[in-house]
This record gives sequence, C-alpha cells and structure tokens, in this order.
Amino acid sequence: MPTDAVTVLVDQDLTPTQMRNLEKATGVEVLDRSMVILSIFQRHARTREAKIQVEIARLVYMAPRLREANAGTERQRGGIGGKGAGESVLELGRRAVRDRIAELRRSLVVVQREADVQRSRRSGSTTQTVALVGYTNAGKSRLMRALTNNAMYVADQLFATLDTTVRALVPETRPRILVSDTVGFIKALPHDLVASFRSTLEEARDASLHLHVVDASDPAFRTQYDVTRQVLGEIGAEDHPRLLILNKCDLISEPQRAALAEEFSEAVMMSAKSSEDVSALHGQIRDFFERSMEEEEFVIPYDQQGKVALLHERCRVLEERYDEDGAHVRVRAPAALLGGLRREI
Ligand SMILES: Nc1nc2c(ncn2[C@@H]2O[C@H](COP(=O)(O)OP(=O)(O)OP(=O)(O)O)[C@@H](O)[C@H]2O)c(=O)[nH]1
Ligand SMILES: [Mg+2]
Repeated sequence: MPTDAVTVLVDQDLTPTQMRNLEKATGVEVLDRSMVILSIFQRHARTREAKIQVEIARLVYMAPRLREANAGTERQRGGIGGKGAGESVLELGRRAVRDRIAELRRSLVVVQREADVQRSRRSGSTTQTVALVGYTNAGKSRLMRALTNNAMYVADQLFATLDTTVRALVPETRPRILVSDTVGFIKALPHDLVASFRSTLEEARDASLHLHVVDASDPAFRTQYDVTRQVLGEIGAEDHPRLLILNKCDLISEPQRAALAEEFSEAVMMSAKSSEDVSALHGQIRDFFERSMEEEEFVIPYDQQGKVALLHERCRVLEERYDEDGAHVRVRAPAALLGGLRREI
C-alpha cells in the first residue's frame, strides 16, 4: 500500500461495512463507484433540475449508510414525553434525510413541469431536432459547439455535461434545426443515479434524429457503443433514426481508419476538430430533414397577412406572389409541420 495515497477509489459499490474496514486498513478516505459518479455529477450540475436530481441521488445513497459514529451513539433521546423519545439519534438522522428527500422530490416535480412546458413550446415551433448521444468523453460537446458555433463547456474529463443544452444548427437552415447535447452514458450506472439522466434522456426521446457519437480512438469504443444503445433501448428510444459518428479519427492511423470504414460502412468517419468534416456532417443533417419535407402552396387572403409571416417563420418559402385572392406562398417544410399549418390556415 503506497503511503502517500490520500484516497482509495473502488470501481464497485461497497457495503458500509466493507467501506469501514477498508478505511481502517488503509487509514485514508475510501470512495466507491457510486460516490465517485455522484461527486462528478455534483460538480457539473448546473441547472436547478440537475442539482435537485443529484442531491436526491446523493441522499438516497447516503441514507442507509448514515453511520452510528457520525450520528452519535445509540443512546436514547431523553426529554419529557417528546415525540422522538425512544428514538435513537441515528433514526432521527435517517428521518431528517427522508424528509429532505421528500421535499426535494416535490420541488423536482415543479421544476420538471416547467422544463416540459419549455420542451413542448420548442416542439410546437419546430419539429426538427437532433440529439447528440454517446458515451462520456466521445466528443459530443465539442461537436455540438462546432455545429452550432456556440461556446459550450468542453473539457477532457468525465461528464463535462450534465444538462442538455439546445442550440440552432449554424449556418441556420429554414426551417431551423435544433441540436441538443446530452450527458455522457457510462456502463453500469448505479440504479439510483438513473433519474439524474432523465431530462437528458427525454430530450433524446423527443429528437427526430440521433447523432450517436463514439470515440473511435478509444480501444473500448465497441463496449461504449453497446452501453449507449442499451440505455436508449431502456427508455424506448432505440428505433430513432440515427447517424453513427466515429469521432476523433484524427487520433487513429490510416490503416485503422480504413478497417473501421469497412467494418462500419454506414458510419460517418470524422474529427470534430476538422471544419471540413463538420460542414460535411452539417450537410448530412440537412439532407436527413430534407427527405421528410414536402412542398405546399398556401393561399392567404389579404385580411390575414399575419399568416404569411407565420409561414416565413416556420417554413422555407420558395415563392411568394400576390394575386386577386391573396398571397400565394409556396413553401417547403417537414410533412408533419405542413399538416399542422393546413389545419391552422
Ligand atoms: N483529437 C480530438 N479530440 C477531440 C475530438 N472531439 C473531441 N475531442 C476532445 O475530447 C475531449 C472530450 O470532448 P467533449 O466534447 O467534452 O466530450 P463529451 O462527449 O461531451 O463528454 P461528456 O460531456 O463527458 O459526455 C475534449 O478534450 C475534446 O476537445 C476529435 O475529433 N479529435
Ligand atoms: Mg459534453
């Protein structure tokens, strides 16, 4: 055992007893897998929903592990007929944790409702959304930044993103295409932490297209790919149209690249660092949505010109001419969106 170690990390979950024994044997702090993941989540949780979810996960994890040593001894609480008489300090501690969890769950419901409203507002104005999904560190945020020209947090560390960020594809398209970044998947995510993924996963479930990003330079990328597919399956998002992106191709040799191109003939081989690769991907995303688009001509009477503006906002206007009966506007837009517009106009 090296004497200068300050922390021992165990890539598995430990029982409270195992942890205590290890700490006794090593004399330093011991963190198990869930605790490490939780502390990473905690450091990167930025929105209110993420913070609450991480805090709940942390408390749920802690509750059975509250130690007698921390809570005091099993001594009985005195007091004159007090409500807690007869309860141990430990039980009181556990009750406080349970109450706090219940309180957090209530505020979570409120926060999630707000997020749902925002999501449906977005899907009302446009149906074209792309979600970047994939294992942690695959390069999703970097790719997102390249596709949307927006500064975003990219870091060479696990879980640089906990919350979904949504941006418009740049150069902008008509109608707009929104891209959302999601938190990275990991294998064997502790069950109690699954809820922390919820908002991110929901974003992926709502998306029309998934960009499944893998780090082609990581020897373990096949397992990482499987983990991601499996989790998407668990939330019912396995049948989404998707593009497989073999990213970080700048880090592999030419023969490796050729072998991968053969093995994954459908995949996009690229580097998020290359602006040519990024604009080629931009084109593929545009093509995907283009395929689901149709053309339609709307005739808008002169007393309803607001609707012309609506068409400009939501569709690509191909032609606009003015006749006696009103404005004839020929547009191209996703079939689903056209259906809605037909009803509205
Ligand atoms: N060489 C090279 N590095 C890349 C490429 N794409 C991303 N990176 C780097 O890989 C690291 C991780 O990238 P991120 O974009 O943060 O990865 P992520 O998938 O968003 O990770 P999480 O948010 O943790 O899920 C960063 O240091 C990036 O700069 C690439 O194509 N080539
Ligand atoms: Mg990220």
